[in-house]
Amino acid sequence: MPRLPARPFLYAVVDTQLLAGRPLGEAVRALCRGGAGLVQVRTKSGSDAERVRLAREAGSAARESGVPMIVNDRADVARIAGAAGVHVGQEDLAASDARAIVGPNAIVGVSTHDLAQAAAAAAEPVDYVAFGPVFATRTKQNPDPVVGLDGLRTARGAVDRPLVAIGGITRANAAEVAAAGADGVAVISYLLDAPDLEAAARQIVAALRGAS
Ligand code: 3NM
Repeated sequence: MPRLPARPFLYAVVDTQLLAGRPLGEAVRALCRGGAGLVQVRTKSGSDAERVRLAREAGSAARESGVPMIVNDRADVARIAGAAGVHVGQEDLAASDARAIVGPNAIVGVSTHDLAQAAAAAAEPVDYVAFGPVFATRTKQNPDPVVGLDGLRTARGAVDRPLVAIGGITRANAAEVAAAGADGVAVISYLLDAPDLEAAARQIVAALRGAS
């Protein structure tokens, strides 16, 4: 049964549009070598069959390292690909319905962008609540307003589940994000913009350890 890693953990979100020619499986392996405790495959385009193929590729790479691999948005794809779990947004299936598809032992996470959403998500059958964007991000189209470190601290007080911070997280700010109460940091561009994915992951993990 997949479990969340011990806090503070790096949640590497692999946006398949940002791979810049790198094979997905190799990218996932490098991030796991660098210390990612959780990996997500984020696919915002392509056919359903392609999503399943990518989820299988990412999942088998992550499994080699014993790291749970989560599928973004789609509980059906997560289940078909045998993923460790699914991450749903506010526009996707409700967490309880996603849970019905992936089963009681899978990891279910949900994106939230304000205090009301975070508190509501924490009352659902979820394994973690993601909250953001903590800082400005250029990775997400039409991002919600920045919540900031103060918003994150407030959410920490309202959410009695593992809390994952997302949005604009880098080596430079990961420690203060963990200190503000995040159990994990979800990171896209700091990792995928780097020429060496393993080194970039290691930098974030080191910053997080410094904070704990
Ligand atoms: N979700 P980066 S912010 C996918 O606020 C995503 O829920 C967000 O990418 C949210 O690490 C975001 O490059 C983008 O800023 C995170």
